[in-house]
Amino acid sequence: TPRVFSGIQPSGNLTLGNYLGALKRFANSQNEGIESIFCMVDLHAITVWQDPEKLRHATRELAAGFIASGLDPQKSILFNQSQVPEHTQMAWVFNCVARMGWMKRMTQFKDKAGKNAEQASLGLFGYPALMAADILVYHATHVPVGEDQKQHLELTQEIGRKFNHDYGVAFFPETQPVIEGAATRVMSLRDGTKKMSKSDPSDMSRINLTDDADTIARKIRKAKTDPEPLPSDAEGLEDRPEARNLVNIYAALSDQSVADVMREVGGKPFSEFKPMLADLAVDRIAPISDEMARLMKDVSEIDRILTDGAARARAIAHPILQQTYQIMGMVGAM
Ligand code: AQP
Repeated sequence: TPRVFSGIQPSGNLTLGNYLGALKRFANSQNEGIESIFCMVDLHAITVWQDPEKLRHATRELAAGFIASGLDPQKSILFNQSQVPEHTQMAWVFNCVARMGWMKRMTQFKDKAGKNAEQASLGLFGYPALMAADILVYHATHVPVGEDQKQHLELTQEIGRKFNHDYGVAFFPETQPVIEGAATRVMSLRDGTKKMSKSDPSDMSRINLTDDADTIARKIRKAKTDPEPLPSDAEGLEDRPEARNLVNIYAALSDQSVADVMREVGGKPFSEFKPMLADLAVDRIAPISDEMARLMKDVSEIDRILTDGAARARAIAHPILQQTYQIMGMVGAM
């Protein structure tokens, strides 16, 4: 049976990239009646130092972001990773299954650790094993994510397969990434070759889901572009990363294909296209940020949802972890 899992780090402001690459699509599976589990991955966030007060706030605000984007906490399971200990227990098992060489190939570690890998935390290096545990401790089959998570999902498959092979079982299912839509990789507004990211030092590089209408409009007006007007069709966007990014965002926000968008806006100068994009972005994001602000007024409601979600998540994860231990020969399991 299909089961969906996905997670987001409470490591700062939610961006338009998180929304279009992940959040916006999360409600789909829930509405199709597929069991769907969504997680604030606070244990991933602490692979780089987090201010405790900010982490607390970001976790609750992320929960509000999930709900404001259409997630129904009755239908789906919504919880905080640290409250379900089976994630870290399964991660230890996977630390012993995954190979150093596999982890060393992970481009996200190289990007995040930079030149100073010796100073990165051990947790940052082991991040993908915890991510595999997040998914496989639920026997999840589908993982809606942005393009940047593709390599981690392939590693998750490799870990599951190696476990099955090493113990001669067909225990962990094949897990598929679900990467779809016009904006699977939203780029920075300042540099069309860099991913839009919560942790980018420049706030002008991203649109936050908590930005007000004026801020959104200003960021789009100032977004880097080349001097040419938009090309007449999608092919013309190929060597123009900034133009392509803005068109992709427009397509994703308006639920159209890039080809349809180009029929509408092809040939227009940015002075005309940017205000259209700003209006659309404000129109789509304002209701989400209003709902997030409303939910954040009384965090006891969010905390109650997360406590309930953790209990429901544990009810699934606990028996799967115990079966894993039993397969491995640990005494006392079950
Ligand atoms: N720019 C993006 N375009 C499309 N999808 C994106 N996602 C993130 N950025 C983009 C998707 O959002 C989900 C959650 O990501 P995450 O918070 O777990 O970690 P991340 O990918 O590392 O996101 P950030 O914003 O870059 O955070 P920091 O800077 O803290 O590392 C994932 O599904 C991801 O694909």
